Amino acid sequence: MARLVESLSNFFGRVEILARGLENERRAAELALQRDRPLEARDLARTILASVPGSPLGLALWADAAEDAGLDHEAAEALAELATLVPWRADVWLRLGQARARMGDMRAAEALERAADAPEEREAARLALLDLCDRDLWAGDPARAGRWLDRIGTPLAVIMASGTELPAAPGGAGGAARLVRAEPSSVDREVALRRAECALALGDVAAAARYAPVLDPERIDGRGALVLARLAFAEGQWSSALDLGLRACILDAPGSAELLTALIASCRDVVLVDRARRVVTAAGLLEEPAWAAAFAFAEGRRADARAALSRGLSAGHAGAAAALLRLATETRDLDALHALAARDPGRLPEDLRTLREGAVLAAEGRHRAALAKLERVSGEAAAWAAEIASGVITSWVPGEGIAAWPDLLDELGRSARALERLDLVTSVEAIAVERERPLRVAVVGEFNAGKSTFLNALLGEDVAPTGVLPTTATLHWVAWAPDPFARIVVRGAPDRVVPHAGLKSALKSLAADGARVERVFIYAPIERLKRVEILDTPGFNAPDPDHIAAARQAFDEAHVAVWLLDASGPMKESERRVLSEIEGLGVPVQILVNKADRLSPAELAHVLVHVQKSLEETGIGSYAPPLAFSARLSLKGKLGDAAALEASGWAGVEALFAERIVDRSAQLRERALRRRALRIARELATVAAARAAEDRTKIEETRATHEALRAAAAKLRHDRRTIAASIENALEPARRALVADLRPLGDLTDERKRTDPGLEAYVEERFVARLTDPLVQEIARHAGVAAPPAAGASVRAALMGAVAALPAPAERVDRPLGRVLEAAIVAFAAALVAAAEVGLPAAPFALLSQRAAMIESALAAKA
Ligand SMILES: Nc1nc2c(ncn2[C@@H]2O[C@H](COP(=O)(O)OP(=O)(O)OP(=O)(O)O)[C@@H](O)[C@H]2O)c(=O)[nH]1
Ligand SMILES: [Mg+2]
Repeated sequence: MARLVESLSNFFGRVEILARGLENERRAAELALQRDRPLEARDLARTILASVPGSPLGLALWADAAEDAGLDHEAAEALAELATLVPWRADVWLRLGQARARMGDMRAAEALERAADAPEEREAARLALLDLCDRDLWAGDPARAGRWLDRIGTPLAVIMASGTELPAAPGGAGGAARLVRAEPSSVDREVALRRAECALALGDVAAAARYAPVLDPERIDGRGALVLARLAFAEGQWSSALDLGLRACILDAPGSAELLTALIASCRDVVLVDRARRVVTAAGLLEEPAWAAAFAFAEGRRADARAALSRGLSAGHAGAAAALLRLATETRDLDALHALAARDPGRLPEDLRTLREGAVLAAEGRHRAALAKLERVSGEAAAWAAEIASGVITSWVPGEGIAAWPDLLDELGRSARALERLDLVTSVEAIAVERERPLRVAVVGEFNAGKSTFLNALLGEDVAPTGVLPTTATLHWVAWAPDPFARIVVRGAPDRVVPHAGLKSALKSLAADGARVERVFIYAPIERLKRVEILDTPGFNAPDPDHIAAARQAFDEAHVAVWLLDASGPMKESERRVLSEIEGLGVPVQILVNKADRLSPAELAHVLVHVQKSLEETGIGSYAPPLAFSARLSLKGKLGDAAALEASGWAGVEALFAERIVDRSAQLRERALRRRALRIARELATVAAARAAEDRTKIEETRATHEALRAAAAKLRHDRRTIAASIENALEPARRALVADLRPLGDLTDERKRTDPGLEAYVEERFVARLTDPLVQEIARHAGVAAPPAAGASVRAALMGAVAALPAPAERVDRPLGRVLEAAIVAFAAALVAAAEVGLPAAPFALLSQRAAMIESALAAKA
C-alpha cells in the first residue's frame, strides 16, 4: 500500500510545514524512508511534530517511519491521532487496525470496522473486511466471518462456478453476460478462499467445493493450498490432499502440519505414506512427535504413536494434544486418553472426561459406579462408552465359576423397575433367593416308570404311593427337616400334616373325598437333603392333563432332571418327543434305565446299547452316561435285604448322585440361574427395544415438526412483503372495525391528538386488539402451519412496537399497513423458530435397551 505521507502530502498540511521552515526536514524524512532508514525518518518526523503539534503530515511521516522500524506501539499512537484528524480515510483506520492487531490490542477490530465503513478508498475498506473476516475465522466464528465477506459482494466467478442465478447487473442482461466471462480477480480469489474456509469450518464440504475452481492451484499461496488440501481430504482424494498439504506445509501455512499429520495417520496407502515420509525426512521433521506419531499410526504401531505424542505433549509441542485426542477417539485407545488426562486435562471434552472416569472405575472393579458414569456419556463418545460398559457386564458372567450375581441382579432389577415390569422384578428377586437354596433334582419320566419307587429308595423308606396305574398326581417335594413328616397342601382347605407312614392312606382318602391336592412335601432328617432336594413328578404321558402340567412345572423348579426309562420298553416315540423338548429348555437330564431286574444281563446290555443309539439319533445328551438299575430291589435293599441291594445296581446310582450331582451342585445351580436370568434379560431386552423404538419415532416426529416450523418461518421471512400485501385485503373487516373505534376521535383538534396521552393509549390498545387475532390467523394460513401458542403474544408485541412509531392516529388506519404487517409476520416467524427450539423428547429407553441387550448377550454366550 502506498505510504501515508504520499497520499496525504499533496493536499494536507504542507502549508504549516512550509510556514514553520520545516520543509527541509520533511523532504529529508521522505528521503530517509525511501532509503530504508526509518529511524532517521522517525526522528525527523518527531522534530516536525514538536514544532507543529498535530500536523497530519508529521503524523503520517511518523506512522510510516514507525511502521517501517517495526515500532507498532508508536505507529498505533500516530495513526490513532491521525485517524481523529481524517476519520473519513479508510487507509488510516486500516493501518491502525493492523498495527493494533500486531500488538494484540483488543481495539484492532474497532479500527478495522471504521476502515470498512469509511467512504474513501474502497481498496482499504475491502482489505479491512478481509482482515475482519480472518479475525473471526481464527477466533472460531466462521458464521460471523462470512458476514464480513457479504459486504464485499459475491465474486462473479464463484457465481459462475456454483451455477447460482446471476443477480441483474446494472445495464441489463448484456452487461451481466459480459461480466460472467471475466477472469476471477484477485479480490474474487481472496473472497473465495475465505468463503471456502468458512464453509469448511462449518463442516459444509459441498459449499466449500463450490469455491474451489476460483482458487487456481497454479497461483495459490500456502493458505489456499491448505484449503484445497482440506477439501481433497474431506472428499477422500488422498493423493491430491497429500500433495496440496505438503505444499501448504512447505509454504508454512498455519494449520498445515495438523492437517498433514491427520491425513498421514488415517492413510492406508503405503505408497502415499512413503512419499510423505520422504518429504518430511528431507525437511528434517521426522523425529518431531506429531510426525513420528502420524507415521507410526499409519503403520499400525499404535503404542509408538501414543508414546511419540505423549513425548510431544510433555515437550509442549503444539498439536500433540489434538493429535492424541484424535488417536484416542478414533481407535478407542484408553491409554492415549490417560496420557492426555495426565498432561493436559483441559483438552479433554466433558464426555471423554466422563468416559475416562468410568473406565478408571471399571478397571478398579467399581463396576456399578463405572456403569453409572458411562451411561452419562453422550454424543460421539457414546459408542465407546457402551463398549466399555459391555466389557464390564461381560466380565460379570465368566466362562467358569460363579457370575457376579449381585451386580447382574441389581442391573436386571433396575431395568425391570424402569420398564414397570413388576412380574420381572419378582422373578429377579426370586433368583436372589434361589441362590441360597439347595439344589433341586426332578425325577421325571412316563407313568409307571418307577419314579416314586426310586424316590422311596432314595429315602430308604416306602413313603410315596406307587402302582401300575398313573399314581402320582402332583409334585412331591422331598426336603430336609429335623423330624420326618409329610405335609399335604390341599386347595381350599388347611394343610394336612401326617407321619411318613400315613401319607399313602391320607392321599387315598383325600382322593376318595374328591379333594384337590396341590403339592406334597415330604420332610426327612437325611443329611444329603440339606444340599439336594428331590421332586417326584407325575408321568409325562398320564391321561390327566393336570398331571402333565405338574410334570412340566418340575422343569421350572429343577436345576437338573433324572429321566427314568422302563427297561422293558425304553425310548418310546412319546419319550423321545418329550426329551427333545426338554433338551431345548437347557436343563441337564440324566438318563437312568429302571426295572433292570426284569431282564437278563444280555438283554440289559442290548437295551443299554439301544438307549445310547436312540439318544444319539435324537441328539439328546445324557448328563452322565445312562445307568441301569432296579428301583424296586434298591428299596428292598434299603429296607434290609442285602442281596437285593447287591443285585439292584444302586451302588452305581448312589455314586453318580454323590459325584455328579451333590458335589457339583454349585455348577448345576449356576447353570440353572443363568438360564433363568437369560430368560428375564431376553424379555427385558425385547420390551426395552420396543419402548426405545417408540422413543425414536417420537423424536423423529418432533424433529420433522421442528423442521417444518423452521421452513415455514424462513418462507414467511422471505416472502413477508408479498404476504403482507395479500393480508392487507384480508384485514379489511378488522380495519373497518378499527375505523369505527377511532371515529369518536375525529372531531378532536390535531393539537389534542398529539398531546393527549390517554388518547394515544386508546388508539394503541384498539389497534392491537382489533388486528392481533385476524393477523395471527392470516399469517398462520399463509405459513401453512398452526399458530404456535406464543404467536399471539409475539404478534401483539410487534404491533405495539410498530404502532407507536406510526404518525397521527387517523393515519394509522388510513394508510397501507405494509411495514406493520411485515413486522408482525417476522414476529410470527420468530415464534415459529422458538417453537422449533423446544428440546426433543427424552429417550430414556435407548440406554435401557442397550443394557438389557448387553446382559442378554453376556448370558447367552455362557448360559
Ligand atoms: N420289576 C420292577 N418293578 C418296578 C420297579 N420299580 C418300580 N416298579 C413297579 O412299577 C410300578 C410303577 O411304579 P411307580 O414307582 O409308582 O411308578 P411312577 O413312575 O411313580 O408312576 P406314576 O406315579 O404313575 O407316574 C409299581 O408297580 C412298582 O412296584 C423295578 O425296579 N422293577
Ligand atoms: Mg409316582
